Amino acid sequence: MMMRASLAAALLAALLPPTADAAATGPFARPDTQRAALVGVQLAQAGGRADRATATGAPAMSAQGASAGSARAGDIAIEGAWVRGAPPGASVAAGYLTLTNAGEAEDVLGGAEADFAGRVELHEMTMTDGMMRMAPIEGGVVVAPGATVTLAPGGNHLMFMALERVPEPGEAVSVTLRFRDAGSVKLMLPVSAVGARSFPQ
Ligand SMILES: [Cu+2]
Repeated sequence: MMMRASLAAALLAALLPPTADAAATGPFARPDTQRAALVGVQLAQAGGRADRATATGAPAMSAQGASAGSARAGDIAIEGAWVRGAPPGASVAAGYLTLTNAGEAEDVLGGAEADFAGRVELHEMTMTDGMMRMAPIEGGVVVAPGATVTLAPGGNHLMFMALERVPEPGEAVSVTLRFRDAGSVKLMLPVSAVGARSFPQ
């Protein structure tokens, strides 16, 4: 653990520009410092949790591939994951991501957990009586071999419910995704501005 932590610290020092220390602890000012700070979050997690090394450690070890919102679970690549900032007092928040299946068998995103939410559901938007409503996706999100599936504003999404804490714009929150075959993977999702339609904005 000590060795991993110091390795992570060394990598962090190598990756971050000299000014990033201040940016990592204060409000994010620029996209590049935000990215650097998020890399720091991932490295800290890789160093502190050896059992999650495959979730966040591998991408974090490569400066090129290091970014919050990305992870890999078996043949499934998770990219561009983010949580939409919600107003203070909100009871729900939405999350979005892109899944790509590089394998030769179908897999299914069956669920998720987050420590800031009492529960997480997978939702789809349906048109009922001329009204857009959201409902749980029966059977989870299927990712066919070679397919890319995107959960995006206006469509399918992760629904963080019974919020114990409202995700704040500029922070990154830890979310665990559960795949039927690839298993569980934990990753950090950056939080956008309240009501954002995309991330980064
Ligand atoms: Cu929903």
